Amino acid sequence: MLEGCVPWPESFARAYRAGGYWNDELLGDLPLSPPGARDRTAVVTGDRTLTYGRLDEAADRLAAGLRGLGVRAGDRVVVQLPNDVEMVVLCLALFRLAALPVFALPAHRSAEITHLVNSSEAVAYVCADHVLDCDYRAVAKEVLGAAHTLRHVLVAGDAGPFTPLAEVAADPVDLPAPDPADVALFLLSGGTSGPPKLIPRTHADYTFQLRRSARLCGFGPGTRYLCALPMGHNFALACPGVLGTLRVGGTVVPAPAPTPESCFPLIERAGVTVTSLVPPLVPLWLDAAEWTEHDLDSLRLLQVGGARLSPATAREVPEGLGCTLQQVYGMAEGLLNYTRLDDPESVVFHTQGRPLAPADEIRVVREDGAEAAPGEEGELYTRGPYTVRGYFRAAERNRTQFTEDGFYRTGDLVRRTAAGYFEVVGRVNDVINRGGEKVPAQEVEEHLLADPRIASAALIALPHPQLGEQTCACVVPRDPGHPPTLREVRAGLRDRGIAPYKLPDRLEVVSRIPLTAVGKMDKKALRARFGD
Ligand code: J2J
Repeated sequence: MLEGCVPWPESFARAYRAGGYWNDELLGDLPLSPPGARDRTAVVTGDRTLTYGRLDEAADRLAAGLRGLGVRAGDRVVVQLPNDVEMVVLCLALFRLAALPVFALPAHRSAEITHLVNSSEAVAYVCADHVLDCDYRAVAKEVLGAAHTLRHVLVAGDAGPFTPLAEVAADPVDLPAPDPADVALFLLSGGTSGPPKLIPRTHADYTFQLRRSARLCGFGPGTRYLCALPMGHNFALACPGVLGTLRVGGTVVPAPAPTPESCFPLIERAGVTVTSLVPPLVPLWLDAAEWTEHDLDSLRLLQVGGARLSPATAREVPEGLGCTLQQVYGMAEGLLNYTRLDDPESVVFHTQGRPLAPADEIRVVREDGAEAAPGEEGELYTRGPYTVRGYFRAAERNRTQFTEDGFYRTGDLVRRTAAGYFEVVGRVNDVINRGGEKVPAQEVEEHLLADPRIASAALIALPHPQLGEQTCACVVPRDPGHPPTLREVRAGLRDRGIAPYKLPDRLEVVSRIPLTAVGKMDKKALRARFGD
C-alpha cells in the first residue's frame, strides 16, 4: 500500500477477500463492466451525450495525455471540476493511469486548495476556468505561489496562462494495471475538526462500496442518476452515485447546481430516476415541485444525507415528489448506513438507516466508556471492509481518531434501535454541520485569530431552521471601543482565501471567552447564551 497509509491487518484483508467483499475489480475498468453497453448513454448533460464507447475512448486518451505530461502512477492530482462530462472522463483517466485524484469541493478556495496540494504533494491541479463568481485561475495563481510540488495547472474552458484540459489527450498507450489492494483516490474528511485530512480509498474497498450500494438501491441499466451534489463528494460519487451508475450500465446526468431551477428541466429531459440531496435542499425542492411545469414523474428514489433530516420534511417527500425516500448516513472514511427501499415509513422517516454490509462492525460507546444499550446514546465507532484504518500521513491524528484495534471514532453521537438502525443525535467533535457542509471550528478559529482586530475567538453552532446548524463567531475584540462587524470579519476571512460556507453566519462580541474547569473554551456556555 502507498507509503503514509495504514493497511488493514492481513487477517482482516484475507477475511474480506474470502467473504466476497474484496475482489480484483478496478475503478478504471468500471465503464467496461456492463456487457454490450458501448452504444448506451453513459453521460448526458443539457447539451452533450456520451456513450459508454466514447467515454471509454476519451478516458484512454486523457490518461495517455496526462502520462505524456509526466503524470505517473502514484502521483497525486487535486481535482476541482464542476459536475460535467469532463469530470467523469478525468476520474476514469486518473484511475486508469493509477494517478490518485484528491477530490476538492467546488466551494474550496486558495487556502483549502493550497493545503490539499501541500498535504498530498500533488503534481497537478485540475479546475474549471470560472463558475459563478469564482475564477479558479486566480485561485490557481495563489496556490502556485505557496505550493512547491505543483507542476501543472489544467483548466477546463478558457485556460488563460495555464494548460487547457481539452488539449491534454493523446493516442492511447498500454498502462500497467494497479494492485486492487492499493489506493485509488483520496477523499476529504468532514468529520475531523482541524484542516481536512486525506482519506485513502483503495480499488478493492471502493468498488465493494459502490457495487453493494448499487444493489441495495436497485440500480440497473435503466437507472438515470442525477448528480446534483458535487461529484467529488463521496455521497454523489459512490453511494452508489456516479460510479455506481456506471458500474451497472446506467446513465449519469450531471447537474451544474442542486437547485430546482437547474435540476427539474434535466429530470424531465433525461427521465431521471434517482438523485441525492442534502437536507436543506429538500424543502426547496418540495416547494418548487408544487408549482413546476416540469414533469417529474420519472423520479423513483430520493436519497437524503449529509446532515439530519427532520421527520416532518421526510414525511412530505413521497407525496410531494412522487418517489421513495431513502435516508443515507455516510462518511468519507467509510461506513454507510441506508434505510432500505422496503422499510416501513416509521423507519424511513425517523432513522438514518443501518449499515450497508454484514461485515461492518459497530460499537456505540457511552461517555463512561461502556457499551450503550439499544436506545441509549453513545459515540459510534466502526471498522469494516470499506472503512479506512487511518488518514494519509497523519500518525498523530490517527492515534486519537482510531482505536488501537482499528475502529474509526466517528465523533457522531448516535442511538441505535433494537433492529440496528441509527438515529444521529449530535457530535462529540467540534465540527459544525451546516446543512451537510462540515465546518471545522478549530480551522476557522485559526483564521479568525489572524485578524488583527480579534484577540480571541470561538466558533459555535447555533440552531437554524433550514440548515439545522449555523455558525456563530464569538470574538473578543482587541480594541473594545471598536469591535469589528460581521461584514468586516467575513471580508477578512474571504481575503484569506477560505471557502464561502466557512464564513460565520453570525457574530457576537464578548468581553472574554468562558473556559471550562480544564481550561478549554466553554462552548456549551456560549451556545446557551446566544442560542436564543
Ligand atoms: C446526520 N448526520 C449525517 C445523516 C452524514 C453519504 C451521505 C453523507 C456523507 C457525508 C457521505 C448524515 N444524518 N444522514 O460521505 O457517502 C454527518 C455525520 C458524519 C459526517 C460525514 C456519504 N450523513 N452525516 O456527509 O464525510 O456527522 O460524508 O460523520 O462529508 O456527516 O461527513 P462526510
